[in-house]
Amino acid sequence: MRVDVLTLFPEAFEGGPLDVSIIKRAREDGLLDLQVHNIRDHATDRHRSVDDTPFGGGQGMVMRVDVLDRALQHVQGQDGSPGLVVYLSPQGEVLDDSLVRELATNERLILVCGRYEGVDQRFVDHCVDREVSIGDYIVTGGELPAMVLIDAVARHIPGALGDEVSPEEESFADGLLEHPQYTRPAEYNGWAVPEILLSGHHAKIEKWKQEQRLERTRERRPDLLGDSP
Ligand code: 4GX
Repeated sequence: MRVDVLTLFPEAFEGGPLDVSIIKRAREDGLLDLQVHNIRDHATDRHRSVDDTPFGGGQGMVMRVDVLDRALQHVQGQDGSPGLVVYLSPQGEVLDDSLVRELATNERLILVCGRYEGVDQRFVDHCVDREVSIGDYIVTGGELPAMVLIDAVARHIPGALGDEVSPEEESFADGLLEHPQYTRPAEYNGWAVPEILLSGHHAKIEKWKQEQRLERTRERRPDLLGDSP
């Protein structure tokens, strides 16, 4: 899978969470081809400006449609497929497990990171396929949301998690939270591990884990069960 990122801060993607662990290995193995591009390279005026004041007045600056469109055309021209163009914004549909899986079916994604007060709406209307939010809170730019999306999607590339693990076996695949986990020592500071886990009784342990998952989900995320909180 190829993922292109359009950003004013390409350095935010260097030596960060996409350069360690599972995602680092997926990139080294050629499963994920991540290409980061600086939107400012496509500014044309003397000051290389990428933003301007909003028509109609208001706070802050808006990213220019002409600069963004040139950057996108340039990047789309680098590969056979135009890719699915995703704009990260709090106005988008909220990212969840099913959207992650859907995005992961694309051979190419192009992620656009906005700064300031956002991008000119004409860019969204004419160039963007999906507007996606990572949740109902505001971060400073689209870079962290893009990294969250890339990490979550890359885990679904066949082979990315290694042979042992499958994303199907993890939380949310069946709509439940995970059961609690414990390791040695069996007792620490008088804090004991639930006895059932030390019993060696495989069937009872599996039953306990499933009960824990249901109980936690009911307690913490009743919305996942279709219940009101
Ligand atoms: N999930 N942000 C985008 C720029 C912006 C401002 C106004 C549209 C309108 C975010 C999120 C997020 C901050 C990224 C504002 N875009 N992105 N940026 N939550 O908070 O994706």
